[in-house]
Amino acid sequence: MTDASPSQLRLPTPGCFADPDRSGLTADGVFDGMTEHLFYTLGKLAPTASHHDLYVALSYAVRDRLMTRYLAGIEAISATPTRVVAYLSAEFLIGPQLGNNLLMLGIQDEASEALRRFGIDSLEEILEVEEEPGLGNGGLGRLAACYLESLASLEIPATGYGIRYEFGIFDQLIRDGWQVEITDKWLKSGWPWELPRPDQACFVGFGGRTESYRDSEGDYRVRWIPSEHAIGVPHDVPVLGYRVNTCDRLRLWQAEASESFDFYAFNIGDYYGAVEEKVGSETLSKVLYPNDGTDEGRRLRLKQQHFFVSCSLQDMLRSLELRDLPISDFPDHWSVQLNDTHPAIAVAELMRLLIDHKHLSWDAAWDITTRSLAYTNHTLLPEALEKWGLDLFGSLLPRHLELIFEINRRFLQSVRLKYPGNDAMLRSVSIIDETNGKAVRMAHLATVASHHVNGVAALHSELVRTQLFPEFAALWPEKFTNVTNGVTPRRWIALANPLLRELLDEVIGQDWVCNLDELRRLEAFQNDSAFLERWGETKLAVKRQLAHYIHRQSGLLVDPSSLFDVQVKRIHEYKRQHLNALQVIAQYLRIKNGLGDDLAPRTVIFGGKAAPGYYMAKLIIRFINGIAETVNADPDMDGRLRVVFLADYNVTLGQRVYPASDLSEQISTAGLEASGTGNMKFAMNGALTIGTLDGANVEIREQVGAENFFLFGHTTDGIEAVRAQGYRPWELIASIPELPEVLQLVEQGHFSNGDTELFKPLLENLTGRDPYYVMADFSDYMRAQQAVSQTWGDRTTWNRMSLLNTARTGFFSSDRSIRDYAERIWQAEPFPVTISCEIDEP
Ligand code: NBG
Repeated sequence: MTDASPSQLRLPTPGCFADPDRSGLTADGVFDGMTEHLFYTLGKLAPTASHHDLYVALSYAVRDRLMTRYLAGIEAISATPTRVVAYLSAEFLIGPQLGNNLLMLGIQDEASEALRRFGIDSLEEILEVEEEPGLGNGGLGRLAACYLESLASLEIPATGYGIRYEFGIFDQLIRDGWQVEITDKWLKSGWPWELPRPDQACFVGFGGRTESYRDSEGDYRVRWIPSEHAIGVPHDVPVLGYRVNTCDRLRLWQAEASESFDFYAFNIGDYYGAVEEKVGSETLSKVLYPNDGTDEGRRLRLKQQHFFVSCSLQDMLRSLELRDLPISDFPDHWSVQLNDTHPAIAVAELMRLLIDHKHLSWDAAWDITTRSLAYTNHTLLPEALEKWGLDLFGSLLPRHLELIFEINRRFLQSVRLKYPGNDAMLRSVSIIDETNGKAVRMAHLATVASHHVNGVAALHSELVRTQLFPEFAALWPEKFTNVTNGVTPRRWIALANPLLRELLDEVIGQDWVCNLDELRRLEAFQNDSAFLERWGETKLAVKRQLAHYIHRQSGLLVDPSSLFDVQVKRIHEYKRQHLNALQVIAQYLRIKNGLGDDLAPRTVIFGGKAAPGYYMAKLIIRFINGIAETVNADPDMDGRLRVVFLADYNVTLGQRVYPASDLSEQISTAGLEASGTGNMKFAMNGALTIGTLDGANVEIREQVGAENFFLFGHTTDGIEAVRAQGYRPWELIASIPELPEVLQLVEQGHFSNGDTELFKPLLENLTGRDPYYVMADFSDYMRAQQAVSQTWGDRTTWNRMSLLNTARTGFFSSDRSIRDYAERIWQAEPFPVTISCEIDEP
């Protein structure tokens, strides 16, 4: 027992936040931190520590070092209020944390040294233990994660608000060529990166009814009496910027049962009812909907959306109250970005909180709401535009529905004034869809209430303006804008591709990490044949690592010197993995027929998950695996063609794949891929793109130069023209070289052990309606693939093109996207945090 008074204890000086023991960035400091956490936090002695224990101990030691920065930032913002970006997103696909945080702090070597003292030879061994939180489906969730990282790296105060799903995106197994889904138990061994904050929990209501009353001043008011409640408990994940003190926050809400409600039911003797309530509300944050871009229209999904949005808005309002700031200042303190329509209920919820709880007038509330919210659209696919039937919506959120009706009434009134007598106009812009059964159109709700609406690539934003929302664009031309997506070069080059990073650091210095335009300096080497050779060797070394991984996973040997031709992304018909698969069959046939001498030896790599209920996507996976089985077993293909389906594609696997790719397949039907972000990761890492004029491919091609990009396929207008003429693929096929033989082989069961039924639905789809114009683009795709093979044969040219791809992708840094949002949409400024005391530097 010590009787030292608190003042005698060794504490950081006030305002300093740096306990030198827990903030130091030296190898000694990290080692001491690990030792302490092993002993006190995990209750383990070093000799008995498993790899997982060491991972957890190191993670805690690193987290301690983030806390210094995290708390200093919170302190600084409460002292000097500034505008904070609130990024509302149902998904944050943040990927593994440990390696990234070491990179951000600049202590990868120090951590390796500390681990050596525990007898671990490579940091990689420990990093591999980490299970990534799969809190997203694909590009949209990963984008949110890149954006949070860039916000922190640019020192802009921000909070990402989302859901702490107990089960994230399912793990994918491949059994007999089919996808099998396994629940993702990412929390099963605990997760060291989060800080639960039960003291900051929020209540959220559902169901019930509304009633009006007069308040003590005699004013008319409405109150909502929900029939059900849930509690949202925030779990905070620190998001450190690159080599800065800014540590932003990802605040994920976990649903728990409302205790008061439990006790009420319990007290009246309804024990089972009380338990049901508990089970019901905890189910809220149980699982992520595994649909990528399709609207399931399910009650639980709407509940999840309202749950995390309501908690987040209450949290923002509370932050003003805590600092005694007037509610009318809300837009000066929070800039709220809606990541797609998933959080669009924020429009009605903010109005409700301001009117019913804060007792603001309609006009004052509307002014605050519309000055605070902005909306990003991420898709044009009609099946992805969220709509909620009025019955479902009204039963779950009766007060919100009333408010939406009033928002719509006022909005339509203003439209009527502008376009007298134009009923068609009213019908098409109304927030309530009356075409078949009444429904709330979430994209319209978000558009009406947002100060800006943006698409995610130049072409996409143009299509949002001209095809999706032409009437809104006519009403408010200045509201619509573009912010082309970007990805963080920290994770996607510096962390994922250490060999490339070393090379870059050596020849152009280290500034590229924070200023990706610096990559341009590589252009100086485009005619330096010795350097180009080195460039190619670096790529080869990375490909060896992937080959090794493939061998470990599947037993398949692939040749690292073959062309690594890669398509990794969610499996979806519009992304056209089946077009790629048909091309592989065509190559196979050529080789079989002795016509393949001019083909580059290839390893064609696929990876991606299909939504569990999406039959055709799952059949495409089966198809690819069928082709792989036949091709890889055929001795004629040795040294010429290999097909690989990588199971369980996720961020961790992406970090292995992008750096090791030569060719990036970006082959969606023009007009359907809003942006794509994998395309950027590939190009940055020196892969050449074969692609259509779709999404951000258009801008990638502009940046890297048309001569360094393999373009093919119909344009958006071209597809439209084909459609308008009455597209009949079955009439085309006979005249397309190679295609009839390719389809016949599939039909005869060549890739399904003679089973002629298995792929019938796929063939019927392609030769029948072919909704994604696979047949229409096949021959031009084959031509472009031929050009790929030819270029591969001239390795100097290939390496130069690869170098120029990396050199010219500075534009696709998420730092550029975030600066653009910050300046034009959020009016948010950097707010550097200083730590006013010494920290041991590495
Ligand atoms: C996806 C698009 C991608 C885009 C990401 C990020 C949805 C709804 N949309 O093309 O399909 O890159 O969003 O903007 O997931």
